[in-house]
Amino acid sequence: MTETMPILYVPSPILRARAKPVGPGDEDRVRVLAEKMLATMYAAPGIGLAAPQVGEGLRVVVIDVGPKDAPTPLVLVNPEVVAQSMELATREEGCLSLPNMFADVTRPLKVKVRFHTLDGSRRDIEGEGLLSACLQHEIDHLNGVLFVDYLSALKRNMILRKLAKELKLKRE
Ligand code: GNR
Ligand code: NI
Repeated sequence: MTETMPILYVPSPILRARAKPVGPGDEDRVRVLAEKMLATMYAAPGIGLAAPQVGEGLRVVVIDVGPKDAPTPLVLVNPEVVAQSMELATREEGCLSLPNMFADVTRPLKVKVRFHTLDGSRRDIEGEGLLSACLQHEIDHLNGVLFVDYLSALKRNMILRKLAKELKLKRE
């Protein structure tokens, strides 16, 4: 089994930085990284993980919104939203970098995401529902954006204060 990586929590500055595009020559490093990210995501468990969450400032995302008994891992290199619906949808989100914190987030219902595979070919994926929310959530991570940024300042600060308190308790 592949080793997992430690997940960074808010307020790590890496989570607020803009990740760098994967370039030519990064292939080997990204292949290894993606495998470790998938192992980390499944172990957490989560349905998505972005490289900055494991301390790598690269535009790499892994996702699996499939059922547990039929894993469908997806690795997205340099993903970008190229189209989105006007229609919005609200669903409860969580984040491995804000453990045990959940809130309703409103986003475009459907998105089309363009990305490169590990082999360097270009693909489009269209998502709705959970896949759409997850794609948007992970691409946000590459831009230093967290789901709490969509909440009112009141709700955001409540979550951030509660998290700080719980992570501090855990340390002691
Ligand atoms: O595991 C996760 N669940 C989730 C639920 C709703 C919307 C987005 C997500 S992503 C999250 C894992 C994570 O933090 N990815 O960055
Ligand atoms: Ni997240």
